[in-house]
Amino acid sequence: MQWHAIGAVARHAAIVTGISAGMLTGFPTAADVGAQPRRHSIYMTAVEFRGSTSTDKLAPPSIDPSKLSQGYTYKAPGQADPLAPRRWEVGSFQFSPSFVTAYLDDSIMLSVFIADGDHHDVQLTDPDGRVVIAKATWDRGREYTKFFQVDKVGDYHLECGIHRPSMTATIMVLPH
Ligand SMILES: [Cu+2]
Repeated sequence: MQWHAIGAVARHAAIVTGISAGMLTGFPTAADVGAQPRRHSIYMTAVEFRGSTSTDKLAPPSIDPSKLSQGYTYKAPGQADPLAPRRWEVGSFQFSPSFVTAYLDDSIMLSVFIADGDHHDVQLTDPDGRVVIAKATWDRGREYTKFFQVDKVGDYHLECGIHRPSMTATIMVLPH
């Protein structure tokens, strides 16, 4: 949180000293942002979106969604709620937000809170597939905070090995 404040002050200082095109428009340009190495805090939460209904309203899916992705869950009629045997439930594990942008050379603080699912095997790779955050098991109820610099333009992929391929997030790094 403090990082945002420092970055904002630095950008504001760049504008008022009149050294950038941003002065003309009143808005910081990509050049202003590139003038200082930015510190960028990203907060994500691992969640399971869930939906349920009952067979008297809608027939259950003919294909078990958990066969489509390990990140989808399915509780068939009878499994979802013993007291309501017509009830069925589906879910999808996600990182939220699952898409964020950053600028080249940003210093990133990525903080992920695990709200749903007991375990996730999480790894971050850069646009060339190199490991930035080594695969580790992240458990429910904990917050995991990692620091790294993005030194390549392109997509950094955060992926959960247990709930692949659908439980993923992208940090898209833009050039200045
Ligand atoms: Cu997962």
